[in-house]
Amino acid sequence: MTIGKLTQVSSSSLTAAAADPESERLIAAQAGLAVHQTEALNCETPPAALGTDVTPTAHFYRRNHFPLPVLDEAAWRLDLGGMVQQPLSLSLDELTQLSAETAVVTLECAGNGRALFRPSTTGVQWGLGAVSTAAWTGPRLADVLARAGIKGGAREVIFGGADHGMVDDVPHPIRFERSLTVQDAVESGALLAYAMNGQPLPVRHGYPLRLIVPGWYAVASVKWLTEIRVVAERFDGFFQDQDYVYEWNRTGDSLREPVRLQQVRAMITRPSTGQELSRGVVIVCGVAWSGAAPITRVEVSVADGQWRKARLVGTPAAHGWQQWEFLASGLRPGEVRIRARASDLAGRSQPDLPEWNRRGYAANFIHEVGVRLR
Ligand SMILES: Nc1nc2c(c(=O)[nH]1)N[C@H]1C(S)=C(S)[C@@H](COP(=O)(O)O)O[C@H]1N2
Ligand SMILES: [Mo]
Repeated sequence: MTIGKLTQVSSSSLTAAAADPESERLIAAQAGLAVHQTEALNCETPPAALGTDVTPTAHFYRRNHFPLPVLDEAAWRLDLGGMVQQPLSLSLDELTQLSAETAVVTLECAGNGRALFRPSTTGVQWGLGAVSTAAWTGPRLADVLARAGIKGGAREVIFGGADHGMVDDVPHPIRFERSLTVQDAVESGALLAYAMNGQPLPVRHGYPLRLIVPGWYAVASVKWLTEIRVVAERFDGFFQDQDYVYEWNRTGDSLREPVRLQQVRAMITRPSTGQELSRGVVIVCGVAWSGAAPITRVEVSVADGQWRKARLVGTPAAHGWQQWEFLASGLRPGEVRIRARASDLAGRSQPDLPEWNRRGYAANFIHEVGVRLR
């Protein structure tokens, strides 16, 4: 039911119990994650735990706006309606019988790195660990939409999650909802994922079903999906139109632009800041990703020296991050700064300073770590 601009929460069979925030905090802390919030579970992964092709599920960052809903699999259905020839209501069993695909996809929160912006911006003060990579399995969104048959004149596809709660300046609880244009829904390679790293999705990552939109900031990848609605109008829900919008200060004007593809970025996963190393040969490792195109180059600067090419290693996935490594030798003892930056095939590279925006999105600062050589 749409009331004004926002969809009100209905009392369906999905009325969800919340997962216990205190146990979620403990589980995250034991896995070595930094916990920012627990009521809405928000935890980030230390860069040192992010150096592999696929992130073990226990280490995958968690980002939520509301308490985690626990859905009853028996009552759960995915309803697909609106401007379609044939509305669908699918159980998890039915979804798992459709032909499925597994894709390694890097999810990054648009707020990753926000804590680095000066002046500071509001929102969860993420360091660099609101990013992780997993193998996601499920039918392709495009195939499921084709089954329902999108009617002519349709413009957007809205994805509704089962989680809900209060947000600033809205007098009633709202659900987590996001939309894609029909074209992006069909062409982005999005999956309706029921498995993560070969196991059923954990509750905290969207059990029983989530959307995965490769290359997009992860806000598009709606968890606890219960509803897909094809509509003729532009969707202006809270998380589409208020939140997750860049507000740039350009020539004095405030320019608004929705958050979409991940910006290019490299992260150093080894060594870590504060580490003490012997100065013989220093091995620098990391990952790099971009939502627009494959990574073509990663460069490293050690001890404020020239930028030099790192070696791209591992098995690159179309939408998973690229591992890289670099060997530095002949260094003098003392404090040493190591920096890394990436470029992609679309010609994008990392700016020295990303453009400040009011909500602190896409903070793709060049990552640096400081170590001590002896
Ligand atoms: N239903 C729902 N989906 C959601 C969110 C949410 O709060 N509710 N958060 C989004 C954001 S902002 C991010 S960064 C990712 C985080 O996914 P993860 O918790 O599996 O890492 O989920 C996205 N999907
Ligand atoms: Mo996010």
